[in-house]
Amino acid sequence: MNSSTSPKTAFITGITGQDGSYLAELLLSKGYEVHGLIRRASTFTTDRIEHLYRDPHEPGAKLHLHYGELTDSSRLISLLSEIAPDEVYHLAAQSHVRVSFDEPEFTANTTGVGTVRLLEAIRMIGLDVRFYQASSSEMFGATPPPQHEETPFSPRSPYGVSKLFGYWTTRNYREAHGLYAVNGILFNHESPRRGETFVTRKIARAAARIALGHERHVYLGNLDAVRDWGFAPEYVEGMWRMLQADEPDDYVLATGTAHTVEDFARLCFGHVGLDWTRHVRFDERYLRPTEVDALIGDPSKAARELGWRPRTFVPELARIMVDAELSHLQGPTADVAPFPTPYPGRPIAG
Ligand code: NDP
Ligand code: GDR
Repeated sequence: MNSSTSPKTAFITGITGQDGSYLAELLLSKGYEVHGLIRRASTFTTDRIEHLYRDPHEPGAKLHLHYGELTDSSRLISLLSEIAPDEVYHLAAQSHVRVSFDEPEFTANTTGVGTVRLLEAIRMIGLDVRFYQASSSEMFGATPPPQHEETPFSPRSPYGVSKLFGYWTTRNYREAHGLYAVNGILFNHESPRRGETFVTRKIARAAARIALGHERHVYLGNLDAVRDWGFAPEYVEGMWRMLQADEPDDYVLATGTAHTVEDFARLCFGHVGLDWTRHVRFDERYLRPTEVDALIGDPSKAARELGWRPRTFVPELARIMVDAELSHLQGPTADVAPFPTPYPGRPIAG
């Protein structure tokens, strides 16, 4: 492992997303100065990192946010020159698989070509930096489980194809230009900060709302899909570990366990004393033109070489997510509760 102890500077794209918010928290807790790329929008998009933000005029502010876009190369070049980070975590993407079928060109331009824009900016400036690419188990697509670093790719969506472009681009910059660049091939990881349209959060939220009488039904698509769901705070710690290794390499992070969407619904509704079959309805609009039937990862390389191990598995994950929704709906701090900080005192992967 890299043993340097001097404070480092990190640049995170996608800092307003689920993973970016946990990663920013982790890096700040390690003494990093953190710079994040955010998109200009007509409303605030920084809810997930609000609790980390200090007025930059105050002394000691270590989190800095910068407007920018993955489609804007010149902005990426100027920002990276200005910040000169030690580590770049590239998490920004159009990350929704279903939406990628509606917006394939946009997904390719951001999720795919965005990676080469960032890497090319690093190469052009000549930055001595460590680069993390948020690769995905979706790249395995139709290849049956268990999937690991040597498993052939067979993507089934514009999102998966775009991520595969980012994966090979990252490897190419490592091999052709000698850049310290790694792919974290992460299987699904969830949390109370997960976007509301991903299936775990959608189910956890619905179970809590139905239990409290706010609504009666939730509409879902394919209940038979098998996924390997882990807990997001543990996975961002794995990202950090990848950039501390002596040599750059690619790693799968996963729990190695399998559950269906139906299992997840049963657990969430069961946690609030409800029978899921009474509240889950089918809507074909949530089906994908081509589905990924089963993703189950083999994280043994990350365990062996990085000492990374998952600690939270689906039954506990479902409870954590439903409880967060309940406390958001019931608690006095409704603005804070949906995005709780990681569980104090709880050891994350190690
Ligand atoms: P989210 O969807 O929660 O966050 C995506 C982030 O990317 C947001 O900050 C979003 O900004 C930003 N973003 C999107 N498009 C652009 C753009 N054109 N320019 C700049 N920023 C942009 O994703 P997650 O946190 O769940 O995932 C992080 C990364 O890891 C993604 O690349 C995802 O594809 C990948 N991944 C995720 C897995 C998971 O299970 N969560 C598994 C494997 C890979 P805004 O807030 O403005 O929308
Ligand atoms: P996924 O996550 O596509 O695996 O991509 P998502 O939660 O969207 O879907 C998981 C599975 O659930 C099925 N499903 C539904 N999905 C959604 N979103 N909404 C529904 O109503 C619904 N009903 C059933 C899906 O068909 C699918 O099989 C996530 C993203 O975070 C990617 O960015 C990441 O790369 C991969 O995980 C690993």
